[in-house]
Amino acid sequence: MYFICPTAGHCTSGMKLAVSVVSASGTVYAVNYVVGDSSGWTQGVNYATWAQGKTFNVGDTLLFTYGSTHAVDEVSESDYNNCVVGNALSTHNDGNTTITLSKAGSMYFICPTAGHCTGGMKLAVSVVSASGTPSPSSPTPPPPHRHTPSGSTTPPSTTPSPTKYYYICQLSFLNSD
Ligand SMILES: [Cu+2]
Repeated sequence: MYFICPTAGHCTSGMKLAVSVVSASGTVYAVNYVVGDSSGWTQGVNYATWAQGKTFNVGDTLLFTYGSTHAVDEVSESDYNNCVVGNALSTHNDGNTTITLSKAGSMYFICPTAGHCTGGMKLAVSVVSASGTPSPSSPTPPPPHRHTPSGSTTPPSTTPSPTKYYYICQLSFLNSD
């Protein structure tokens, strides 16, 4: 976009502005993905194929629609790979579940009904931040917290700081008179 001052001589003396506008990100609006599209969350759908080619951004949502024989468990990667039920990070069985992709990284969902996950009722999505920066394929675990036991009689060990020696160099000037 270009702006000038119309007063005679002002523009030619530099009173002019050009700005180039770019969109803040590739995706402006959050997308609500219906998992499995019209099939919903059920058996006999290949969810790897469904997720293929889709870009899941932070802020997008997944909508799982399913009957009472199914449920949605968010699980870890290894539980997703091995169809392990019982360690779910979250469980949903209301038949109409919206999951907000709140952070970049991979998210894994399985149906906990016996035999359904191994039959293919599982979904992995890779969520990228809205700026388009690819996220690491596996979330980085937070650094371990180091706690000093509060009831311990052992005083907390302090790292001995190296003794600092300061040398003061005094320059003496001889008076010539
Ligand atoms: Cu199921």
